[in-house]
Amino acid sequence: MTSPGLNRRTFLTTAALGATAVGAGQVADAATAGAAAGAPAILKPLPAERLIDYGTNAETRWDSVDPRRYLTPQADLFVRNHTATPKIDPATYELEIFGDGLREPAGVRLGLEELKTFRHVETTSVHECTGNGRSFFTTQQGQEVSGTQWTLGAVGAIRWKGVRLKDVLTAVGLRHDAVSVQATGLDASYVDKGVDHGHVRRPFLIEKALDDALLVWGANGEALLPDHGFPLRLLLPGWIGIASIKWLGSLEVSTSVLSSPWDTTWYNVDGPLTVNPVRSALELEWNAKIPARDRIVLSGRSWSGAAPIARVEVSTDGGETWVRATPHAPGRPTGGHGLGWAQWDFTWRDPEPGAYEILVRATDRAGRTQPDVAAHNPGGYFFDAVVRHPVTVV
Ligand SMILES: Nc1nc2c(c(=O)[nH]1)N[C@H]1C(S)=C(S)[C@@H](COP(=O)(O)O)O[C@H]1N2
Ligand SMILES: [Mo]
Repeated sequence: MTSPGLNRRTFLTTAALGATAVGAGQVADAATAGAAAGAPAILKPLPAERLIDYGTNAETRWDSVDPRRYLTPQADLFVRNHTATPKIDPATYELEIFGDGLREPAGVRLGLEELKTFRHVETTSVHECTGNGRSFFTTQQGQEVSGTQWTLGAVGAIRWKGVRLKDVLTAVGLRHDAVSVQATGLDASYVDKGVDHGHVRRPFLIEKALDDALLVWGANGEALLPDHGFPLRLLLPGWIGIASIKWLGSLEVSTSVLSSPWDTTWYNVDGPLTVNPVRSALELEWNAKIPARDRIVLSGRSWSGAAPIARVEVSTDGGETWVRATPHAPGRPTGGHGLGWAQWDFTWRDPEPGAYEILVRATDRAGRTQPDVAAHNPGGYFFDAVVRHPVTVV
């Protein structure tokens, strides 16, 4: 186990400073300024040809996705904000780690420079909101759901850069009976229907913390954009978007199981939601008009939070017959990235002019296949059914 840079003396000093300077559970309020009245909730530009603007949220338009590009540029990545993007000064930023799951419960505060002394790691993973595809509960299944009416664009693939949470927690001094970690954001408190729920926060079990959880400052070779968590966000690969807390202010490590409304009231269907399901999208306009040709090549992507994609099938006759799509990297359907997405294309031969629905159904290596109907829940989470994409051949 290595903890470069933070030698024992540095750590003891940091720990001692932390113990005297801060009380457990204090989340800096500096960032709440970002939510000032009148300030935009999203800071990056939202060009209408690439993003659909929902106010505090925005989704990527699939018909603007470049089939030659594996990663989603941060500029085009969906944004999901409970409040508004805060402006945080990286020079004074600190992550607080505290709780009775640490050998020194008062904990430490680590600046970016200290965090960057740990071994750097990079990983590519699909980043997706739990509610992605939510609008199809209504338009395809006739069911009522509440929340942002995403189509399929609340998703992207990012190459993240950061350090392992495991390395940091080990260096800070983790107790063997620690079971739970709660991550809290520095954005303003979330007020819904007159109720103040406090800062956006969500707990996860120590197993995930010690497995592949990262503290990330980089995306696709750049610094995180403010809207995506600058200067530091948590990343729980393969898990639902809310698990990856942006503008990470604190981590509470506990010997008891922690909870928050973000894992009890929301993002919960018979238990806290964690691993994302299997989904697919075509890189094609909704209601696209395609000139009749003997060969029409359609492209798209499929992804899963659990495992690489094993197989993608396409139907142009409403699900009667299915044809295998061709992966872009044969034999390596995900393009070599563990929890990235699979790019594929499909050649549609000699369609007659007329109205069609294109159905795409993916299966992951964990054996999960997209169903015909998604399991309804009032929050509209996990719409994983095969989407019926309307096109007209003219
Ligand atoms: N602090 C904080 N973290 C957050 C959120 C938030 O509102 N505040 N939204 C969550 C949700 S619901 C999702 S889907 C992802 C969205 O990340 P992105 O905006 O970088 O795409 O961030 C998660 N982390
Ligand atoms: Mo989300």
